[in-house]
Amino acid sequence: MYASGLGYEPVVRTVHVGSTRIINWTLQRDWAAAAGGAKVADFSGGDDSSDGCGPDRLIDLSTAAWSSDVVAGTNSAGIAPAHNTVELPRAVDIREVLVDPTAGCGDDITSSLGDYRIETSADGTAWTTAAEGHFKPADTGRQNAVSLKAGTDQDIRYVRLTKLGSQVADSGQDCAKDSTPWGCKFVDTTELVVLGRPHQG
Ligand SMILES: [Ca+2]
Repeated sequence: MYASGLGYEPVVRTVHVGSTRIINWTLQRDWAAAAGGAKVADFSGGDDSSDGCGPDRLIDLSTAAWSSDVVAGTNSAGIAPAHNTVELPRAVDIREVLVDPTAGCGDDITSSLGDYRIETSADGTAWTTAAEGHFKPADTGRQNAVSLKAGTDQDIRYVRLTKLGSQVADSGQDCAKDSTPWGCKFVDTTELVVLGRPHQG
């Protein structure tokens, strides 16, 4: 059985027909989903939309990834920041932000997102850093919950994910010696998910 909807994360469950069971079916509204009315308000780091890897892929509820160019930095760390500002369809009290850092766009796994920053804003002008960290190879292929700092998750209309490096070093690669790993050239992210409830007031 499959349940989905505009802006909701798909849920798949197996139902045994013939037995009498009540199934509590909870679909989680992803406020960052384009299908639910969110949109990319601003971005940097190059536009690979012509290859199907543009910034809109960050919020398309699919395994397609947003890809950016690796510019400057050392071994794909400390690169020129590539950001994606997502405008939510309304102000949200965020319960949880999830990130799937997995590479896509034909890039190998070393292009998965490593160092990152997440900022939030009520108005798109005043920003607060809500989380900073580093995704590892073990974090790929799944959505990872990111804890937001206190005071950065209420009445939020804009969420900005900034890519600061790939996972090329995590795989033991050195771009100075061998620039063939895709993570030396591109840094990708599959999905940004924002869970919560509409802000009241
Ligand atoms: Ca995606």
